[in-house]
Amino acid sequence: MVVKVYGPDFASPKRVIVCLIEKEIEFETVPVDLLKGEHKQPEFLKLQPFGTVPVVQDGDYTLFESRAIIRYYAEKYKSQGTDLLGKTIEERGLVENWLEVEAQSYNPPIFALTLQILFSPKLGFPRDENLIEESEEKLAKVLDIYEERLSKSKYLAGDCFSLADLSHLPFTQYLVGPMGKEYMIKSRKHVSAWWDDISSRPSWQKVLQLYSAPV
Ligand SMILES: N[C@@H](CCC(=O)N[C@@H](CS)C(=O)NCC(=O)O)C(=O)O
Repeated sequence: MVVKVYGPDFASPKRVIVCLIEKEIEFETVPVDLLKGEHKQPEFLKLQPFGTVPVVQDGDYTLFESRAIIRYYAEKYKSQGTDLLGKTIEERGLVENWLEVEAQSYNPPIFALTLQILFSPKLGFPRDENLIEESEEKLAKVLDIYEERLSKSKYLAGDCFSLADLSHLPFTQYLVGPMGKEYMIKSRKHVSAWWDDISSRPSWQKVLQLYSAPV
């Protein structure tokens, strides 16, 4: 059964797609135009009652929440493609640790920056300069902690690339690209080397080549 991924042009679905590519899982994509409100239509809400992308359909099995989806596929196909969960339970614990850091500490400020800087013109609301400043400060503090962590290990959860690193790809790509804030990464030596490494993986390069960004 080919996995169907909804909303491939947006960042959170790209988190899922890069994982499927790393795991060598066949998939197809279904476009959902958020800028036209397609994610709030009754048909879509039957699949994802909160009206956000991604959703995946795998036969008659449906999942949403990008990090739940990547955990599911990394576990289900543990021995296929790249191992993204670690070899021991202790390694797995560290992957979960840093995956949660991404979700709870990294994502909120970078998501706010994305919405304010990239999407506000398209969605028709004014930029909140205070929120932008505050979010950049919060993100900088998180990146300082990453700098320290990455001075001790090559990847966030240890010596191997894992879901914890992968989960950072889509929104950090916005940060260094269209948001014009590459300096936040480049000014931190170890974060910069980590970003160059993870963003040059063939899986991520393929995502960028296949799916254009909506803004
Ligand atoms: N926690 C969710 C967040 C999903 C999310 O916010 N997706 C954005 C696109 S990147 C979206 O659908 N936004 C539309 C909206 O919130 O109305 C996940 O990781 O799947």
